[in-house]
Amino acid sequence: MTERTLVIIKPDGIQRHLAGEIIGRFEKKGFKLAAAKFMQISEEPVRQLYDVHQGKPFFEGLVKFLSSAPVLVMVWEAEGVIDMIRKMMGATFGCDAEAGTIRGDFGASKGCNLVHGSDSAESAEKEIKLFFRSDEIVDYKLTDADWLYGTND
Ligand code: IDP
Ligand code: MG
Repeated sequence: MTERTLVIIKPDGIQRHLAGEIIGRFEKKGFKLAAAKFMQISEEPVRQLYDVHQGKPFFEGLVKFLSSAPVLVMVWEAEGVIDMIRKMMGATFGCDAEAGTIRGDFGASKGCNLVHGSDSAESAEKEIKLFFRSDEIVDYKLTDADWLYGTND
């Protein structure tokens, strides 16, 4: 089943000129970009995005970090995209993440880990709604979809 996931290139990813690199990985994998906004997020939506972490020692720092500078918020679409993007992001901390993953290749920090990706279908639905109206998500067909996903799987 086709899924959508919310991806955010965090302030460190933008400031470190890694947006193109990160988007390029998702493009080359064959995912479809369905929506994008370059913006500085205010604290309130960040608190909602990370509400499961409310009360944890890193929470206030995380809210300050995510709202401190511009980010690129995107919706990516494909069958199984939620789990695939989590794998491509790597483990939460750059110091733990495997080489070959975004966090493993480009960072060593715990908090400044470049990218956010929804961790489940439920999270994706909630998170996409925080940043996009339904008419801001673009419905179209990739012309190479048959070559990317095959007709013989
Ligand atoms: P995830 O982004 O891999 O899903 P979560 O555990 O959901 O990781 O944490 C959300 C975000 O909070 C992380 O991406 C990271 O930026 C930040 N974070 C999590 N744990 C710590 C910590 O121990 N120190 C500093 N920042 C943290
Ligand atoms: Mg998480």
